Amino acid sequence: MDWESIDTYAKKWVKEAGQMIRASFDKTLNIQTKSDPNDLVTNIDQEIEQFFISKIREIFPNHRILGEEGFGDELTSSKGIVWLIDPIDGTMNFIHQQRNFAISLGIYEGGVGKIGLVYDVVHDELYHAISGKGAYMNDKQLLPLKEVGVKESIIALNATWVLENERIDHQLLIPLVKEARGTRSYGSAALEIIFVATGRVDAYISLRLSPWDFAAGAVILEELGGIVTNLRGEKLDYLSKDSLLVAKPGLHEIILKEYLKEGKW
Ligand code: 2AM
Ligand code: CA
Repeated sequence: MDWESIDTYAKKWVKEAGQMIRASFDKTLNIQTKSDPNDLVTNIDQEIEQFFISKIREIFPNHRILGEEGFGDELTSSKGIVWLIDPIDGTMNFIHQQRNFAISLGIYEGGVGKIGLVYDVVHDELYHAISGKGAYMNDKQLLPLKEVGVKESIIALNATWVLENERIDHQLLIPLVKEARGTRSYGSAALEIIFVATGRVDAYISLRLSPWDFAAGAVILEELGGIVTNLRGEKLDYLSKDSLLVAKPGLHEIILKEYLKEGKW
């Protein structure tokens, strides 16, 4: 498979989509809710997903597509080449802030990550990796990650998971929050994984994500030695929703063994 050629198309389309999103800032958004009043989607999320799908279908008709807004295929297996697309990861930020969101595009073969693209549209920063060939921000190569302990770490997580919630005994995460140097929450899983890849934070924890949220970031992070699993320490299957623990090497094992071992997820 000529991954370089697929990567060239994917990057071109991501840049074009970014331009379309920037142009939308001056227009009125059509905002609707999905599963609950805070689960938002706009006409731009839908238009961008449809843009990618029409391009992929034209050039790579045998590839399959899993997109957040549901215009792609219904996948029951990870056979063949699959594009996992989140046209806007961080839709609430897109609507409220016009920043802190990204396009997330992962390309997998047989369930194995081959290409990851996360485009911070507002900063014009394209994070990208082809598996085995290094990870980059625009033309700048990213450096392998170094080990770090909990006391020197910044952990990205949403405050929801330290309040009573239906997914996790919230008491479990309190010691981690207390012992870490600091916590942050950015509201875009793809960017939060990228922040681990660039060392801006040291770990990211979420209890509920979809494959299109983490597929692209995982390829980039693993290229730098970062570890990507669910909160039970298992590999992700890229077809199902799951919890997520991404972290620098060393820190991942410490969080899993010392802080999450009592967990029921
Ligand atoms: P989204 O903006 O594409 O919906 C916010 O903490 C992060 O979690 C974002 O990456 C957001 O992606 C994702 N997210 C929000 N609600 C979600 C849900 N119901 N299922 C899966 N992921 C969700
Ligand atoms: Ca989205």
